[in-house]
Amino acid sequence: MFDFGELQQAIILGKGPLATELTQKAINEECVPKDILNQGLIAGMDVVGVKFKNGEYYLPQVLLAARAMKAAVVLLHPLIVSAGIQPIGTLVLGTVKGDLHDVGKNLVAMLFQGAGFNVIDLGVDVSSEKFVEAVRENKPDILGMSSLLTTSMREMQDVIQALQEAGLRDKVKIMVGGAPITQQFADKIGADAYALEGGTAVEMAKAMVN
Ligand code: B1M
Repeated sequence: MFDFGELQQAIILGKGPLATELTQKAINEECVPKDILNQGLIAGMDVVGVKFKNGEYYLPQVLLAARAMKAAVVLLHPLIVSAGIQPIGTLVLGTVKGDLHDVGKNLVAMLFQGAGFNVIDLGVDVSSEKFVEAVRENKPDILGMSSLLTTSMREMQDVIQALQEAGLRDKVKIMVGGAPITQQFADKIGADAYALEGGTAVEMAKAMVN
């Protein structure tokens, strides 16, 4: 049976080649991609977060872990994203201004693609102007914003305000997520939905487009 603890360790130690090798092994052993993500990669990254918070890890170690995770996720991508499906909706997605974290945002994008959404990923450090422009141009069903920093999460409110000023707020549903975001915060800024993790985000989005 595949040892998810070993994969977690590869992420925790930032060993990219080992993380990809073990991910491939898990795929070969027919583990469910969602389990590889949740029980291996994300569980490892959670430990990295705790170590960083406790001062046991510094930025270079966190960066190595993030790189290892990204490399491993590449292998899961084709398994999660099914090809040739008619889009069930469009999602414009980005990490808000001032925030460069994209591991979670990329996972969310991948899960939405896998569920049959057309995903327009604006990347990281996305300004409210850019979000507004993307909504105007692409007319998405959902605008998704991700934030990992308490200092950048307030940007979400600015984006909603900018959409209001552009007369676009009622044309799109807004979903927010990321580690510091809560349902209470989402309600406060007037977002339509908050999801703790990618899987829930997809389920909520499907209900929204139906
Ligand atoms: Co940063 N960082 N970091 N970091 N980093 C955190 C977020 C932190 C909590 C670490 C800590 O102190 N424990 C802390 C924030 C504290 C705070 O604001 N309260 C922190 C800090 C302080 C910083 C810097 C300021 C450090 C510094 O420079 N002194 C700096 C900021 C840079 C910037 O953005 N301007 C910084 C930098 C970095 C790296 C570049 C080294 C690297 C990012 C690499 C990258 O993303 N390309 C990094 C990393 C890796 C982390 C931690 C360790 C891991 C984040 C991650 O990838 N998690 C993180 C600690 C932690 O979160 N445990 C930390 C795995 C990922 C799968 O989870 O992103 O939460 P997550 O996404 C989940 C859900 O949140 C949700 O679904 C995803 C999948 O299930 N979700 C959504 C996310 N977006 C969603 C959107 C949705 C719905 C759900 O709808 C649209």
